[in-house]
Amino acid sequence: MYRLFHVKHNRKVIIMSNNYTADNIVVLEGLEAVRKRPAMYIGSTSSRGLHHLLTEIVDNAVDEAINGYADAIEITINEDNSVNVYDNGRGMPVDIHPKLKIPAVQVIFTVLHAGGKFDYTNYSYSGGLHGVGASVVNALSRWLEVRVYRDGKEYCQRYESVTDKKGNITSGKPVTGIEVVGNTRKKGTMVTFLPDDRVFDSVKFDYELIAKRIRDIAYLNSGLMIKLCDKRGDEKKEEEFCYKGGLSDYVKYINTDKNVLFKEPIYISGEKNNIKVEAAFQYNDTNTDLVYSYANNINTAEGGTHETGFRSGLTRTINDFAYRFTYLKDKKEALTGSDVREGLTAVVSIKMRDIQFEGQTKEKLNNTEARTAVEAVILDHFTKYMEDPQNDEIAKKITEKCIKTAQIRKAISNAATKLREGAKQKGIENSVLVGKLANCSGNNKAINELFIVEGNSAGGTAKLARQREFQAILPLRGKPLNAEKTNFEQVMKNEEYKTIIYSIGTGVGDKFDISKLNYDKIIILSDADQDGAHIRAILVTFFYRYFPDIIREGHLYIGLSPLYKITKGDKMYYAYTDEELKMATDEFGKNYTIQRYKGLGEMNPDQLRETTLDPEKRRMIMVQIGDAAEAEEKIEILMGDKAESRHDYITKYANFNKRDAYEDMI
Ligand code: 28F
Repeated sequence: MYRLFHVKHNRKVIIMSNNYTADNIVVLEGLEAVRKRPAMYIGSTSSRGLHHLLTEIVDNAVDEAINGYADAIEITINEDNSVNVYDNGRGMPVDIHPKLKIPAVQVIFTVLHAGGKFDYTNYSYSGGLHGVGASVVNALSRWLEVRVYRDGKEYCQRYESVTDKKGNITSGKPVTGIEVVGNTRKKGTMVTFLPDDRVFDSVKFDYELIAKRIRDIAYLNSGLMIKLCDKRGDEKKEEEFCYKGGLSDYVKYINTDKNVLFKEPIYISGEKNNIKVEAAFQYNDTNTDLVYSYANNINTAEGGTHETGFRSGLTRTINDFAYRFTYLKDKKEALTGSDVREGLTAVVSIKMRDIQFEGQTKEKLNNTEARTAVEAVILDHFTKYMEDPQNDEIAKKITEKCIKTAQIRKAISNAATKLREGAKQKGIENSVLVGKLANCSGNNKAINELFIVEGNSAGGTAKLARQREFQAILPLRGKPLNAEKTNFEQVMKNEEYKTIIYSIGTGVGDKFDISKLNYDKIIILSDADQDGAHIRAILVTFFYRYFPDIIREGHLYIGLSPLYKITKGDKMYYAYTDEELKMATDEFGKNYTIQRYKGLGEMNPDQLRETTLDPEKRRMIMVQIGDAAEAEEKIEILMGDKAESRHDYITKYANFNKRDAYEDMI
């Protein structure tokens, strides 16, 4: 016997069974709560929130695939900006819910589930739980239509968020019953919805953003075919994502045009304590490691226990192997985690029940059982791989690479110690440093800025133009040395770099301590010509190789100086790009003069301050390591000799002043 208590403001509490244990109570809420505070359910009503609606529905389709019932998903962005998602799975249940007396599909779309899928769930793995459920999508849509293809019939139900006479909006209200609209041999579920422009700042879907997420999902579920079509405007587009090679293909994609240590990524797949573990990894010749991790297809950008397990499994396997085959002799030579991860590209994906997230963006996995499971699977399978005679050559390459990395690490740390010892003895602060660095007088690290300026003349002008309270100037003589780690001895001997290392104050190598950073911003100033861009690239590479955290924490900037000065009468405008020049000359009409700045040195102190140093007026690009793979490619642009692509790249980003415009910068 069940009793249904009607409590105020349309919350229904159903006692699911006679013994009233709390966990049997499914709290069912109406959708009003969602429209009142959308950000509580989807994070924000910006573009990210809008796309969250789509990923929620896609995740439900992917859940059907993970559980083995669907192998194809189609996503279409329609002309009217509505979007539909179809999966060829079993089709949502349409039978009347035993307790709520309404069709199951209507429950799914009109009742806010307290804890994701409920009662007769047969879901063993579900990313959807991470999300907020399909009902939130319905609540935040102008309308939503679901079609179910099952048992030879096509069912359809439509919901609308309607405004009544008094102007109140009823969210996601069924405007039809669940109707049989035809016979079909098709199977699966099709959901179409139009996000509500009364909720979202913009309802325009971003094709590239969706494509990136879809590509990830296809890599994570090998063999799953996902089709994405854009029917809007003139740029009609259609792409199919299907990767038989799953995670291995993903690693290959990340390592596109990289020098890799061995061709085929190592692929591991196993299960432990009901946790499915999959990983693929490969080494390239860069200094960074890139580990992407996922839990039930959700990108755990902040890592978590599964990633920790992967790292320890990897480190233990390589150390055990190195000792067992006497590459290493005594214990103190043990390889560190960072020794075995240099140049590593890896994708780790686990699937398990009731995943828990933490971290401010809820993108960190904290199930402890995931750490032990991943570590065990990696240790077991990777050891077998390394000891398999047919992989002898690769096992040797990996081990030797990690040992060499350890040797470089030790050498850098010795060189850094010598540098510091040497400094104390020779009082280097008084000679090289002072000669070059015009430090700022204030010592507030939170606002102090260090300008690394190309060329002595510009350096001189900058010293006059700066606000000495918080702006330090370090002039650089000509092109600095190429900063690849392999010639770190030269780097550590190079006066220019030594001065930079002292000026920033963090130390280098395993002595690096970001809390000792003397400046909040390190701003690279070089001419907007070939050489300038090349010097910029070399310096960015130097920081990327030796001080990646300075970049990661957002302290490194590229300062931009104007390319032209346009004057007409007493009016004057600085153009930082050719487009701005055109805008200005259109604006001025005629009788204007244009001065082309070849380099920083041509400006007088006032002009340099006004256009390039003054925090109120200057323009800068924050250097960020977004996707390290892209970063590598972008360094290639900055470092490479394809000058025009370098120039285009830099000017393309020249006029961003807002922080969020720095997306996908290196
Ligand atoms: C376009 C989005 O949402 N596909 C889905 C299914 C299949 C079942 C199901 C979904 C009630 C509440 C458990 C069918 N037959 N694509 C989708 N396909 N939901 S959502 O069941 C939902 C149950 O949670 C399904 C037998 N069991 C489950």
